[in-house]
Amino acid sequence: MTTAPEVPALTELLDNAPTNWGKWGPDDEIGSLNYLTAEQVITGASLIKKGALFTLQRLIGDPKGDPVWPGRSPATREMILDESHWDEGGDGPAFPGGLHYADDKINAFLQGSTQYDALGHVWYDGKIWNGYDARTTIGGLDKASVEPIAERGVAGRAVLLDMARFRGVACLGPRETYDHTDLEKCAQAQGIQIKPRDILIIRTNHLELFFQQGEKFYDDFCEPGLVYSPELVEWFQAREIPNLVTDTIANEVTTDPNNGVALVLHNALMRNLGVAFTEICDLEKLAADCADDGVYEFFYVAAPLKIHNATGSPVNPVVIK
Ligand code: UVW
Repeated sequence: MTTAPEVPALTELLDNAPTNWGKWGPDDEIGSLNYLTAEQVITGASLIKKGALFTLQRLIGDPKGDPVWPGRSPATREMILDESHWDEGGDGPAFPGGLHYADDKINAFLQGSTQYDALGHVWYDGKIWNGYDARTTIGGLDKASVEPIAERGVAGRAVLLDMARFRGVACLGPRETYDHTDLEKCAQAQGIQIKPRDILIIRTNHLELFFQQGEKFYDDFCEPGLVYSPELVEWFQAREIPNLVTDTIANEVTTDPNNGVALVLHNALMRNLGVAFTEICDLEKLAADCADDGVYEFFYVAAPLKIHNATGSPVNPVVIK
């Protein structure tokens, strides 16, 4: 995606935008996840009331297709060893006692399914999260990779903000936007408050259109989502939001309708404030349960895979109510 000449550069658009750089020291690599203290974990766990579990990962290798950011390809799984390898003349290894086993492998973009972005995943102006030099990304993220997030794990109180239901639609369409004031209104309609340090989970059900339309989904690709304003960024910073979780591929409106810039919030929230991004979640079962019991606040726990120097990692977040 190239920047058209009439579109402002991120350096210009986000000139003087707030950052949390240095707030947790010069070596920090987990950013706003620092807000998830032991107290937050205990507060979150205290919301477990009925012992219901919801896993938020989308199926990798879904026979109906895997939605991915344009330019990435869905994961492919290859069978390496199965019973056919022990057919006559086959190459199945011979083990004492006659053991047979199955093996397979996947070839996958680390950002190609439900995933945590590393804080160093995006940048502008030659600097990534906490002010590290963008050249530290060359050949692998030496700074702010997904590894420290994976090492730490994520747990705390989370709220579901069901924007599709709030707007009375099955799913939000391309280019639809909402901001922090809409999130507050949605929370109010659901009978909850967004509290400081809450993990925000926003449902759009937009990817339903991918499953309905197939490849046509990408023809005019502009996902719905949060839209940048200085006030929205201040809201995230003042509320100390640690983690933004959504069911879209990139967590925000793809191209900002106000200025034409792509993925502004990846930069204003992730690069500048250190907000962790969790993308491509499947929120449907959780949302149905919340609509049913009217409980939109719960315990959230997740840990991406520990992959050295990686820009992101698949994850299967778990909500417990
Ligand atoms: C990009 O940053 C391009 O995408 P995502 O954060 O969705 O992986």
